[in-house]
Amino acid sequence: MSERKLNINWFPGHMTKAKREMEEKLKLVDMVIELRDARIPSASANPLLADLTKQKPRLIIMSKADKAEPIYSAKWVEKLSKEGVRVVVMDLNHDNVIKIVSEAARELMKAKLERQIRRGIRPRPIRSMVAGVPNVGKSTLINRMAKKKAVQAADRPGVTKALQWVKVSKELELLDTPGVLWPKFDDEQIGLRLAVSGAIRDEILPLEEVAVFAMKFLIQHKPEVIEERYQVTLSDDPYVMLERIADARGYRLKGDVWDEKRTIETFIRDIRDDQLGRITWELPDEM
Ligand SMILES: Nc1nc2c(ncn2[C@@H]2O[C@H](COP(=O)(O)OP(=O)(O)OP(=O)(O)O)[C@@H](O)[C@H]2O)c(=O)[nH]1
Ligand SMILES: [Mg+2]
Repeated sequence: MSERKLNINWFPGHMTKAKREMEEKLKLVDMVIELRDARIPSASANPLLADLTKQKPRLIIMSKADKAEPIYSAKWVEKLSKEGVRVVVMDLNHDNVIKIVSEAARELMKAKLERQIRRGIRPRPIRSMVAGVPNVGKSTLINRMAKKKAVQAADRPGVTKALQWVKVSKELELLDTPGVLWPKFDDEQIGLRLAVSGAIRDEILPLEEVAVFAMKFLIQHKPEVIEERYQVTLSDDPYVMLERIADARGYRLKGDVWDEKRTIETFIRDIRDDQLGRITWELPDEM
């Protein structure tokens, strides 16, 4: 296999536009709901958003809890919780999203709402921007809150293309936003983690790099899941492991060379479909 440098420089036009529009709309919002992927709570934190939303009360929702390891998720919640920032971790498709988010929003806005009531102002609905990296579940959250398909959601990055307000209740209005990345990853590992999670379009990814990164991590942290899933003996070398998977599966090309492309695609699909179980790719103690 060739050694390629990961060079994802993905900041397409619609993201530049989205960022500008989010900046403009920020004046109109009371608070920000920032979604992060519970499997990569640090890599899925967008530095652009942090800058943009510094002045607003913030709720961090770690989504896809069902794909992450609960012990690590609990530690991450503890780690990320700071004054003025509430952190919750959820399976957005199954948990009681309405109750958890409404309560958290009410609590974050409590002081302001009480001030309004004291002054005899009838509180208007809380307006919150929902922001985060692509494919993290922003639109899914809004649809759950609205109890209907108010906005488009699907399992690929870049589904939401424009900002859209949704009134989810008498008390709460949510602004759906397109997932945004940032022009350059300082740390190659951040890009690779985002890639594994599905935040970056596979078409522009060096999938081989992504697979090698994931295999290295699993050899180090969860070798048993590889053994079990593919019925292979372990090696320290990620390339050797991939070749063993190809062997075990009979993924061969003409001339008896192993089929790298098919093996890598299978491996990455298995990770994304939870065939290797719950995996947290960033361990709170190591960050
Ligand atoms: N397993 C699991 N899947 C989730 C969860 N939240 C969202 N998803 C899935 O993730 C995929 C992406 O969801 P979207 O709501 O479209 O994500 P988004 O953040 O709006 O994505 P963009 O608009 O592309 O930035 C969908 O297939 C959702 O069903 C979750 O908590 N657990
Ligand atoms: Mg969306």
